Amino acid sequence: MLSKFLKTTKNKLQMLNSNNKDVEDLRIYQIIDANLDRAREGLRVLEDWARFGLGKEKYVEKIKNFRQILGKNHLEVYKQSRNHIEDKCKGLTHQEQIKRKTSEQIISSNSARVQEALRVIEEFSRLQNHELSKIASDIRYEIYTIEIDLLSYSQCKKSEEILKENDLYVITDQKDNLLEIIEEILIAGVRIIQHRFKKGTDQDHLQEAIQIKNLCKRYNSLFIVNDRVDIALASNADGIHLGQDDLDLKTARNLLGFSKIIGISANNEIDISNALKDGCNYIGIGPVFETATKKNKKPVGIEKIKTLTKDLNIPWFAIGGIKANKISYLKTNGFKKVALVSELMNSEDPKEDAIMILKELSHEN
Ligand code: TZP
Ligand code: MG
Repeated sequence: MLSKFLKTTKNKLQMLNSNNKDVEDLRIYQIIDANLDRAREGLRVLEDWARFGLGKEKYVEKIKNFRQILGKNHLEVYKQSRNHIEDKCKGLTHQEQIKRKTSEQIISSNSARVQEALRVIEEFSRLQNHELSKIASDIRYEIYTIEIDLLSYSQCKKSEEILKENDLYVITDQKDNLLEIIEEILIAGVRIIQHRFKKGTDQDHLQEAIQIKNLCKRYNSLFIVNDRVDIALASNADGIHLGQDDLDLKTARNLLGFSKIIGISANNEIDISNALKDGCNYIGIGPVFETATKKNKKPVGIEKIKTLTKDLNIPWFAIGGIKANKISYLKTNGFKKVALVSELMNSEDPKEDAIMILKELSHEN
């Protein structure tokens, strides 16, 4: 009876009160215990996003390993210290925790949770458990990088979803009323715009790019820059489109990082297989037909494109000479996605035409 009584939290604390050093150790153990739990929970959230949200095995393995290391170092003394001192703050929730919604916010807040918890462990275990302190510090630094990587991949994933879900890709031409045309097209429901700017100064190029980017943002649409990685970076575009004579994909990826999508123009087996190997996010294939927009390019033709795209499992857009009245024919040949320049840039009513083309593309065939 008496021994049972002595085991109660209060009495343990009374016993320990006789020795201030023990009480302090107990408090420190409790802090370490709570923060090991926090860090491991946060890591589990990041791990599950890397696994189910992004399918990034490399990150799953890395994060799992951190969880296991922390698990091994979650000593019994830390666990035993739990409950010995009443935690008056249990269950307190901050407003920000309730507001969280997007996957990016979840990644950021959980990365911060892990970083903060590890910092606390690092500080409080420095004297009694130097090894754990060092482990906490090492993992904390790695999490700073992992957070950025997971956020980048998440942004790219979002753009890839837009590419997958949308069948009409509109490329701009140089027009006095370009912004009005683009807005009409966006209102019609087009969600992918590429800025193609061949004549003019870099300053004009960038200025127009920023204006289109802002429009696209308003309509939750992808903004892709043609040819120029520098303009893509400076206008904070969602991605870049590169031809075979532009900067190579690997260099562009190094400059842009993993948050941006990279599209490649390719019209033969070798270029397509290289683009896939180097991790492009979509391919533009053409010209399907003759086109005044690229006069010197020989059409690839429908049959050849069918062969080239037979096993392609990333989004691809047929381009070149495509008009509204050719879409149903293209669809019967299995072409689901198209990219257009002149058909909408030279249209009398870009909004109505875009609506009509979107409807054509969405018809089951
Ligand atoms: N790449 C291959 S064909 C082409 C490009 C940029 C031009 C397509 O323009 P249009 O006016 O849609 O034929
Ligand atoms: Mg180009």
